[in-house]
Amino acid sequence: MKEFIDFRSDTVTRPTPPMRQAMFEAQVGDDVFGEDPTVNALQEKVAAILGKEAAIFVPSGTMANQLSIKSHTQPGDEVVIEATSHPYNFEGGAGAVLSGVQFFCVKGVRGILEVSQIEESLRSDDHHFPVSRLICLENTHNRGGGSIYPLDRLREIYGFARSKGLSVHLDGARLWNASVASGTPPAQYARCADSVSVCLSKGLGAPIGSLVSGSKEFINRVHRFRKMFGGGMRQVGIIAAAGIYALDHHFERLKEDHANAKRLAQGLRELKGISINPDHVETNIVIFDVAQTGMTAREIAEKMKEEGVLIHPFGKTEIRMVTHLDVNRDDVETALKAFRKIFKK
Ligand code: TLP
Repeated sequence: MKEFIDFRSDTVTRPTPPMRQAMFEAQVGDDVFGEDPTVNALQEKVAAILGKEAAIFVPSGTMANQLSIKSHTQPGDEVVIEATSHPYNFEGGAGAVLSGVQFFCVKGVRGILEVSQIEESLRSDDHHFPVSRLICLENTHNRGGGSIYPLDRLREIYGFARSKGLSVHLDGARLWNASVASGTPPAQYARCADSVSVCLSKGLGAPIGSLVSGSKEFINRVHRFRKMFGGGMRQVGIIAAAGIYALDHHFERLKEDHANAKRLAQGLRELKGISINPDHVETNIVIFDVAQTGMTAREIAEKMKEEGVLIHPFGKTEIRMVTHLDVNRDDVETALKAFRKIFKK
């Protein structure tokens, strides 16, 4: 099989040999009984990193978000969320199906909301209206191009939420990237939310796994729903070991991915017809518009594939590329060379 250079997502990484070794050596037990020592160690580790009382291991980022929504709400409640966010757009309508909530969508600037927008979206106490219950935020923001929520804004939003008796859930699938890029410890971000979901299988390079963190009481509730959603796993320390390895060895190196994304954006800016502002590339996600090239995103993706490079069309004229553990600076230069070749034709 042809080896492609794969920029479609940071989810495509494969476990490294030492990570596989850690998985091989993992001590395991039945996690539904709470007896897997490696899962327990991972949960404690993530809770400590995030400064929360507890954390629970789940199979995916989608399940982490949906369990959080479920545990914060009652059917019929309204969730205020950014219009291009992951839980609203890319989780199969799960909020409606699994929690019976409806979303109130607010469009942010590259995914980032103002407090005033949230304030305007809240329902008054009138029996015609749904009950505004939860605010969902995303840091970094995927569709926003890996944008980082400014810490002050998060603090402001959380303060406002508390004053209104609302809960806040933070989709931190790529919180690690936000933390490394901004120099802000993950716990500082986590302090601005009641629950935080994090992924080990994106930039950190583990094959599977996410966690939800929050108060002990909240995580107890999540535990019950995890069973209900079919997310209770057994000797899953074999996977949790990859997560522990990833946190210990792949956290700091995220800055390499960010530097590679910057270089990619700078190279793309020099190409005719591509619209991108490299200053907007804050972490490992690069989104650019190709409308002026006269080709669709899909056509360009097909041509790039012929050159051995995989990229992700994000709508008709937008493309997303993500840097990660399995692409290096040479791969970035190879991709730029392929783009130059395509646009010269
Ligand atoms: N995002 C995937 C796709 O679903 C788009 C990707 O390739 O980026 N929150 C955020 C912010 C995410 O980006 C993702 C995955 C998830 C949650 C869901 O994680 P998984 O795929 O583990 O369910």
